[in-house]
Order: sequence, then C-alpha cells, then structure tokens
Amino acid sequence: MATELSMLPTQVLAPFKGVKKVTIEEYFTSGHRTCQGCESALVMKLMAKAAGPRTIILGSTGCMYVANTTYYSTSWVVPWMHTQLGASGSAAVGTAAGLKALMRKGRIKQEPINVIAFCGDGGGADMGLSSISAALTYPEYNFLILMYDNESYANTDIQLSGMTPYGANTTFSPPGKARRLLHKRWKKNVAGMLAAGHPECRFVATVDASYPLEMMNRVRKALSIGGPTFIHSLDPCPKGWDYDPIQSHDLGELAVETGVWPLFEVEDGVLRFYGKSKAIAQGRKRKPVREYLLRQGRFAHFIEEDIEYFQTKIDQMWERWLLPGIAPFRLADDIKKALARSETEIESTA
Ligand SMILES: Cc1ncc(C[n+]2csc(CCOP(=O)(O)OP(=O)(O)O)c2C)c(N)n1
Ligand code: SF4
Ligand SMILES: [Mg+2]
Repeated sequence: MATELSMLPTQVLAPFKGVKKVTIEEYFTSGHRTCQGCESALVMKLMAKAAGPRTIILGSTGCMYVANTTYYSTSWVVPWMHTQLGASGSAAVGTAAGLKALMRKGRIKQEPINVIAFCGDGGGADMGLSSISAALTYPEYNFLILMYDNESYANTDIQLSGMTPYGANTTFSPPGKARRLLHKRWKKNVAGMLAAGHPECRFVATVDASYPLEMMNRVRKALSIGGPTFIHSLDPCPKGWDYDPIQSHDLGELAVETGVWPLFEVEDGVLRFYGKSKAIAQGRKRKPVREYLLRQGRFAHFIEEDIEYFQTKIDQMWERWLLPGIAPFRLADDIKKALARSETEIESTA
C-alpha cells in the first residue's frame, strides 16, 4: 500500500560501459560565457549528458548561473531554474515534492523525472550547507545535489571560501610583505561530512571531470538509486587558480594523483575508493603535491616550508585518518580491538 512516504520510481540509468557507449546528445550546449578551460562548465555538460532529456536542473547563483544564462540566452537544453545562492537544498526538495504532488493529482503524467540542483562551493559548503543537510533527510524525494567546487567565490572575483586551499592567493587573501600567508584554514570534507551525518542518504560521491566516464557514472548512479543524493566535484578554474587554460585537465588529474582529492563513493553505507584513489588507498605511491601546487599562480608565493606543510597534511590524511578524505580521526586502541573482535564474530556467524 502506498504511504505518505512512498517514493516515485527513478529512471533506470545503467552505467556507460566505456566511452563508445556514451550517448551523443548534449543537454548543456554551446552559447555559454564561461572562461576558456573552465572545468565547471565541463561538469555541467557531463552532468546533463549523464542525466538525459527528462531532467530538471536547478542552479544556485555563481559562475554556472551567471555565465550560462545571460540576457535571454542559455546553453541549457533541459528545463532550468535559478535559485538563491544558499538554496540548492530547498530548491531540490521543493521541486521533487512539487513533481510528486502534480503527479498524484493527475496534473502531469506519471513518469520518472530527474531533479538535479547544483551549487558552487560558496553556495554549498558555506552558505547553503544547512539547506543541503536538511534536504538529505527526506528519503521520500528523489534528487541529486551536485556541488561544483572551484575553491573560491569565483563569480564575484575569486573571494576566499571554506573550500579554498591553505595558503592560496585570493582577492581576500593576497600575499603581502607583512604576512606571506593570509589564509591558514584547512579545507572541509564536505562529502565525508554529509555521508557520515545522513544515514538515510543512499549515495554520496566525490568526482573529478578529468575522469569523465567515472564522473558521469556516479551521476547516473545518484539519479537511479532513489532518495536524496549528493556529489562533490573538484573543478580546476583557470581564472581563480591562475594557470593557462590548457592545463585544466592535467590539474584535475594531478589533484587525484597527488592524493589531494580522494575519489570515493558511499553507496548504501559501503565506502569504496575508486579510480586512481583506489590504487593509492591500496598502497600506490602518490605524486608529490609540489607538482600540483607549483603549476598554479595562486601558490606562486609559497616557499619550501609551505609546500612541506601542505605535503605533511596530505600525508597525514592518507596515513593517519580513519578514512582518508572523510574522517580525520583515529580509533582509540581499546575500541579498535573491540571492533575487530565483533567483526570476526559477525564473519564467523555469517
Ligand atoms: C545571498 C547572496 N549573497 C551574495 C551574493 C553575491 N554572489 C553572487 S555569486 C557569488 C559567488 C558564489 O560562489 P560559489 O557558490 O562558489 O560559485 P562560483 O561563483 O564560484 O561559481 C556571490 C557571493 C548573492 N548572489 N546572494
Ligand atoms: S571564473 Fe572559474 S569557474 Fe568561473 S567561469 Fe571562469 S573558469 Fe569557470
Ligand atoms: Mg566557487
């Protein structure tokens, strides 16, 4: 019997098994005004392609709103709506609930429609974090919230956000003679925090558009699994990170290869690292972070000690955290032993 909490069916979006199987149609197409080499624009294109035609996309204020919908022109081929900077979570719930009500009342045809709300790091990790957190507690609605993280409030001229890396030069943290580093806070683990704090949310992942197939398949999984889901994408931004646009793809790869950006997914309570991060988690050597940092003008003021500090923080994340990129603590020895014991017991009774 259907209850108030009953869910609508989702679309069945099987993973693309190789690039040759990726559909040719585009739902985010030409006509946008993002910078040359903008990785966030690529994220929009891949996200829309992965979702397909029966999709509604909601976008909060930021580069991916302003540059993609200028003066009565747009590159969106699917229905699209702007929402306030911190409102991607509430826009997602409202739209999913509205569709459900319209279908229940017979005002529109019963069919699975994808709902995707995207936000930048300023809109998602800072201003709209509570709205996303609330959204992820509604198991009865199907939607994906995708946070594209270019590590600054880029649209308003590269101000520092909670996702800006340690020491980076932004318009709010310019290096000077009196203080070389104005920004000394470490970036938050948004995907990890949302996965850990929302047990009803069946899918959370990090992605990187330098690995497009993997990225699109995480979007397809998030839209098919049912209920609220979240994806965090790291997006090189030539303007804010200060590098030649031709390097966007390489920087996306380096973020993963240096271990700065772990790729993982949490599906129905099971955590998996994937792609090159899986190999790193299994012991593959990481590239030195200097290869990533020194290709970006925003770190041009770094001296050796800054690079070493950055490397130490990344090493600690992989070597000392309970879950690299997710949980920055360790288990006390007595708890570790007790948990190992109960795991053996579970296995022996299984
Ligand atoms: C409530 C509110 N405060 C400030 C602004 C001005 N504003 C527009 S876009 C933007 C930057 C958003 O940064 P982010 O979410 O990271 O997206 P990006 O621009 O980097 O794509 C700001 C501060 C706004 N539109 N609304
Ligand atoms: S500032 Fe960065 S995120 Fe914004 S359009 Fe340019 S490259 Fe893209
Ligand atoms: Mg941003």
